[in-house]
Amino acid sequence: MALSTLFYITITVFVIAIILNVVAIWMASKGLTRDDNNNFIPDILEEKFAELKKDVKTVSDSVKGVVKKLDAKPEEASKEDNPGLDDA
Ligand SMILES: [Ca+2]
Repeated sequence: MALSTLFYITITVFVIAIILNVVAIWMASKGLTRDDNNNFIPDILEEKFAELKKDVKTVSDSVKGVVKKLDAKPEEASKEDNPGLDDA
């Protein structure tokens, strides 16, 4: 998978997450969702966002690994499989 594709997927995930957050915060402020700690962020969204952050970090670490390989040996790295990216 090309790095630019990963970049666009990451940006898209963040944009969707931001939109969901804005909608969820609005719903929390209207009292439509559970918000036990009263920070206007629905508790279910706080949990989901923590999971998403973990996933993004996994992808980000994979990309960093590939970039490091490309910096070290451009010809070899481009021929290698990058198993870290398939896991993401
Ligand atoms: Ca909350």
